[in-house]
Amino acid sequence: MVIIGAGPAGLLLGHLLQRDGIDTVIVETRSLEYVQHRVRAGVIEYGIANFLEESGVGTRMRAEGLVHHGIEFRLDGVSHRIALGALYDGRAITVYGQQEVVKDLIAIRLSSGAPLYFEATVTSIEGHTTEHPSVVVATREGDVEITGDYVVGCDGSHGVSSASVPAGVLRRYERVYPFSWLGILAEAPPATEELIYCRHPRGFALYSMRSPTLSRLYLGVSPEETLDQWSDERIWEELTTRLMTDGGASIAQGPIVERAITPMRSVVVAPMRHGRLLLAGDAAHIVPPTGAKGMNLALADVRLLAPALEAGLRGDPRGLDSYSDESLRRVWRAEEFSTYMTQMLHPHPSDDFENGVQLARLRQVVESEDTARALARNYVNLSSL
Ligand code: RFL
Ligand code: PHB
Repeated sequence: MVIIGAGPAGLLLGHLLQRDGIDTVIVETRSLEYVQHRVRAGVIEYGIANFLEESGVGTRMRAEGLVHHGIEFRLDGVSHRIALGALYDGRAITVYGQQEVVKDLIAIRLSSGAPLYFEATVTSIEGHTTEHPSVVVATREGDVEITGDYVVGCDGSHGVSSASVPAGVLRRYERVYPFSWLGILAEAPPATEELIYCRHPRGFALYSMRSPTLSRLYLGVSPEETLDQWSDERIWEELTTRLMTDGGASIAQGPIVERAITPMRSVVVAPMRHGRLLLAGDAAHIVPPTGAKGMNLALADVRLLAPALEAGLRGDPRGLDSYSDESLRRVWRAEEFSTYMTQMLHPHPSDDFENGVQLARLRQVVESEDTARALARNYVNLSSL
């Protein structure tokens, strides 16, 4: 079995299959160093955290992850706590960096001795509808061809898998949002114990964290903006203005150790299979990060795909036949929730009718327990509902 990509999806799939005695080769275009330090997601859903633990890769997440039973919505300088646990059977999210999940999975892979090649780029995929699909991998030593029973594209949003499928087979649904996120990682103790999603007339802001000494913060910015327009001073000033409460609570500042601007978009590729090429994770779908769903969806795909591939190898095709439809039901649900969160929290620069509707939505969340309960279920556990 050939797995393209050593992100959370590819690495977890490799681990589950290897554990069950199936040979896999994972091919990753980036270096080990790069993959382990790429700062991305931070929120792990309740059911996905349990699944990581059941899969034998959750020990450090359980020890070091921060368990949160609530989140805060900050609206016009006023804080409103959404008691996720109280609203949803005591369940919680775990705040644990994606790069930590990736480090844990790589450590297991390396100790198993199963093949994992870095700086090896899949440039083409052939024979999707044959019994033995193959990939061509560009390495420093030259091109190598690898053939397998299946090829699984876990190669993220800029990968080659979906593009390798003949025109007309896959449909691509896409929406681009009129904002980007400027994200920073700062060596500063989080000033708050829970995540804060903030809607301010100047734009969106999010306060998150990675550990008692590392804060992760985001600003909604216009898609035209570039990092060189954002000095450290301007970033902190803008975060402080947007996150300020009426009580004057401020945020702790510290050296910024990572920064990036990410455009926000939604993509769904359907179906998630063509013959013996299967797609999982960002290779098949992107959600805007406001719902914190991307990594969770990627891992939920793998939870479904691993047993389906194992059954497929034994001659039972049913799991693989239903994989795409079953995953896409969850994916569209996550697109809906992520769109809802995005549109509720990012003020529109000029459309005040839209802004009126957004505020009404947000007030409903903070004033109506039924609405808050629905949000809590989706936020905490959408991928396992
Ligand atoms: P990844 O992690 O992108 O991994 C794909 C891997 O494939 C490699 N690759 C190739 N390898 C070989 N040959 C080729 N031709 C290749 N082309 C690509 C790439 O180098 C890469 O290593 O995809 P995967 O595994 O599907 O995982 C998806 C997640 O990474 C993504 O959905 C999340 O990061 C999204 N996301 C969030 N998700 C959450 O669940 N909770 C969050 O709180 C959250 N916050 C976020 C986020 C994403 C963000 N950005 C930067 C887009 C916050 C941000 C700012
Ligand atoms: C993060 O901690 O990086 C994070 C948290 C919540 C989101 C997105 C990103 O919605």
